[in-house]
Amino acid sequence: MSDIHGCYDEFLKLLELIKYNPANDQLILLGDYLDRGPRSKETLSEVMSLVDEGAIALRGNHDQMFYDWIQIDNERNDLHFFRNGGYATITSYVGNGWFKEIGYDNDLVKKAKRLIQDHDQAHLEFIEKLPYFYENEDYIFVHAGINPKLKNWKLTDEQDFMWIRDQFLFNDHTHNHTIVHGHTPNTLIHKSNDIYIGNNKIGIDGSCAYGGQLNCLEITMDSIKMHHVMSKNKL
Ligand SMILES: [Mn+2]
Repeated sequence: MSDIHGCYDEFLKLLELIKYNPANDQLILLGDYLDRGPRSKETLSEVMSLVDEGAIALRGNHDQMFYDWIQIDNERNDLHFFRNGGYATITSYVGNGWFKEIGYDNDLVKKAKRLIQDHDQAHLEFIEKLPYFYENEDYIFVHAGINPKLKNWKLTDEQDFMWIRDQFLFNDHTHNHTIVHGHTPNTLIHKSNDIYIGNNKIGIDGSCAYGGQLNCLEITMDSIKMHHVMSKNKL
């Protein structure tokens, strides 16, 4: 699964739908747990519990943006985070009544940072340790993609693992692995929120936080199955 973006209810519903059982299944989450959707904090807490039970969670650009926003005081950066779905993340951590008026308030944003640092250090430490990719014999799992020009894809720039789009999406790669990724909404790849299966690439971002769907790609010994739940987020 990928790009949950605070869609906590859909996340739980999808885990139920696929009858996820940590004793038999390897759950792999491709990042972007936070921002845009209504329940970022609960989503990240759930991801942390799932990792304790054996799930693998990777690092997305939004997870990194939240982490950087907390660590670095920079007004331009703060405003950028706030506008790119961060508003929903901040209120999920400090409460819906935090911002009394609609709009950016530098002082309240800074205070929210300190509050989150004081109360949710475990979340920040969790994000700090998230890996950029996971590979097995047949697949590479990554948030955004790899640099397709490199012979050794593991040398892909850390920013590219989290952010790459066109260069990865519109160029074939030469590796034997199939690359499973999120990050770019599937509507931009094949005009549908359904899972996209391409040339050794599988895109699974169904734009749940934009009113689409949350996808799960299930890989078994001899087949691939697709599951999804529809978003509750009507925009
Ligand atoms: Mn992303």
